[in-house]
Amino acid sequence: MSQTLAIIKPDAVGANHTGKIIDRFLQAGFRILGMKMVRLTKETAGAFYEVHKERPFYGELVEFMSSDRCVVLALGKENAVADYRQLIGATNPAEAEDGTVRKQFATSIGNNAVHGSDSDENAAIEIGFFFSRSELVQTS
Ligand code: 3AN
Repeated sequence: MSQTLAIIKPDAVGANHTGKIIDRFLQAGFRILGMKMVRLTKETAGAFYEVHKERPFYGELVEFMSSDRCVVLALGKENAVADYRQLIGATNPAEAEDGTVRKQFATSIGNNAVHGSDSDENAAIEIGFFFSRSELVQTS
């Protein structure tokens, strides 16, 4: 089983979509290995999105991610990264396929409801950013 980090972002948490989105993860066969609600500081959001520091939307992204609560999940499944990205759909909801989480819940490219890791390597880094070992269900 491989792993991915999921974040239900402030727009979706604020709109009370948390339960519906978690249900989408479970129905798609993901197992919850860790889960917490956090209110990110600007510093923490900035550190998490450090790779995007030079992008024009970085400031807006950090403001948004620290604007309200996020629900952060470590998810497990075979082929977790690719399957999760297929489930959530394109970054821009206007390009997201029907039936994807972003098509249903995202309102713009910035307020796009959920985050997902883009590789196994980044999944391990991102899960480590939010969870200590004792906060994760052991799978082996
Ligand atoms: P994804 O979340 O689909 O992996 P990334 O890693 O390219 O997408 O972008 C990280 C986050 O930055 C996105 N989830 C989105 O919230 C934000 N973002 C990406 N592109 C833009 C943009 N052009 N304008 C505003 N926000 C953006």
